[in-house]
Amino acid sequence: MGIPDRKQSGPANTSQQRIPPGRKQPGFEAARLFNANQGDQLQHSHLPPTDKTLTLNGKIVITGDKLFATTEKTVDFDGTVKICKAAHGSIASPKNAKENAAVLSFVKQFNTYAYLGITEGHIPGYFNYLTGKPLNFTNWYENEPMGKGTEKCVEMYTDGTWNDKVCSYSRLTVCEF
Ligand SMILES: [Ca+2]
Repeated sequence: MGIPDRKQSGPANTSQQRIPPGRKQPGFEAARLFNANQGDQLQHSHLPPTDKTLTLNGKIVITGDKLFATTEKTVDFDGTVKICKAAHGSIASPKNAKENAAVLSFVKQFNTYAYLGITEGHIPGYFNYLTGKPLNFTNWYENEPMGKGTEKCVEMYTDGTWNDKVCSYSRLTVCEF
């Protein structure tokens, strides 16, 4: 259940970086990279209205104008950033409750925390998106962040709340496109 038979379409891992010519839409490329077995289904679907969330086999969630996908694998923060960039996306950075819920669906499914695209700025206790822009949505766990300059990254707990954390743990890779 949940894990498709990969023998027919090859491994759906991140080493599969080839993007077929003619596939311009990042979401579709992401679908192919992250979930080869679902790619063909996505080709024939359309992005839903902004108030809808579409979930395909639990590994791709489209909400609003973003597509979230997981590799189903864990890696540290820097590794997550690299993997998501290589797939023409970026590490998941939920900017509202629905996007947070989309990331949470993976965290729950794999029962594994995920790093978010949020890091501590120069001032301890103040966190920004990787672009350097300040957060416009937060979902901190009670009393977090409390690393005070020692926990530069942010992970999502299995209840969807956030915790500042050192960046070297293995966490579920979740990207957005
Ligand atoms: Ca913390």
